[in-house]
Amino acid sequence: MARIFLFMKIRSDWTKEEIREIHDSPLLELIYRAATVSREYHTADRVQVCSLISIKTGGCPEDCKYCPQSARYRTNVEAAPLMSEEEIVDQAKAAIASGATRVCLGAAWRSVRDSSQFDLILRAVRKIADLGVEVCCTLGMVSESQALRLKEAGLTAYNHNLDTSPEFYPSIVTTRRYEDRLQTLDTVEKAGIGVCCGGIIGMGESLDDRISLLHQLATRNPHPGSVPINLLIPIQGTPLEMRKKVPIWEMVRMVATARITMPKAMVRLSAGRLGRSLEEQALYFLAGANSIHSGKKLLTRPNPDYSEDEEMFRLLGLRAL
Ligand code: SAM
Ligand code: DTB
Ligand code: SF4
Repeated sequence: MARIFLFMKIRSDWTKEEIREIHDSPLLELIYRAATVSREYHTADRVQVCSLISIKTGGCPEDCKYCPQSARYRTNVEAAPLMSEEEIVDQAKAAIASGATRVCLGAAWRSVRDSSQFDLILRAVRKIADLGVEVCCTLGMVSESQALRLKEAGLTAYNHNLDTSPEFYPSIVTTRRYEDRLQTLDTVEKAGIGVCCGGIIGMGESLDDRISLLHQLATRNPHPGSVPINLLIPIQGTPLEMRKKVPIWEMVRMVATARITMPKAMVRLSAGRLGRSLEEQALYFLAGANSIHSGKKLLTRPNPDYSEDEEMFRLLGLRAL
């Protein structure tokens, strides 16, 4: 069966049944197949190191049930206004000095507004891009003209996650629609900016929901250039605070299926790596993950620091991209 996939061409016509068949295939066969695709389309020992900077934290009007930054839940996040341009660029420089080659700026906004704040972000994006690294932003919904301005400032990619299936989405977010998310993705793509889009597992979704999310992503033409896969970090005070830890094998299946269905995408391990063993993370890399968020903080939550990840790379024979 693996051979069918060895020289597989890039497809955007996947059916849910095909994706489900891959996802549910015997585990070691699945990992082998994903590892084969990694070796065809990527340099298998190279892992991209990305850094996150929360440039505006908390106080968000949206009701995403997983999020510590929603103003609707009482979480232990301290809201902070937009950082100064200098602070953003300084933090980016520090991340680059620690080995990051992609810097992602995140703001707890529902959408971007044309304002001096947006102008400040555009200036910061340009300065970070001039340092020779990839720059990504995740600022909520954007209009066509805003996307074009981000492109012009040198933005590499825009992160906007679908998070889960269209079916399960209304149980997780009610303040915007799945179609709004898709619309923003189209807007970003049309402006010539790379699309970074993935989701979260462990929110109480069914396997069908995970397949449906992968189906949404893998039937986009072109596929997203990067696909972050987040393990839910249950946040005290949010409606999902009691969710159980996702078993390792479920994450392996998710990563491997993303790798096989979207061969060229960077499949990124995002939230939820902290506390996962090196053995476990080694399997994620074997199953096709080729990017991580590194650094002691994600947006608001702790994460493995660069030095820990460097040690992991050394142990596993991986190299930073
Ligand atoms: N406000 C913007 C938006 O929602 O598009 C950008 C920032 S938002 C925090 C970026 C992504 O972080 C979300 O789409 C979600 O996938 C992820 N995220 C937030 N809280 C999380 C949590 N507790 N566990 C895992 N992932 C989380
Ligand atoms: C993504 O998919 N995950 C990152 C990034 N894109 C913006 C964010 C993870 C946030 C985890 C929770 C926190 O730190 O607040
Ligand atoms: Fe706001 Fe983004 Fe968090 Fe939703 S995920 S509450 S939009 S910061």
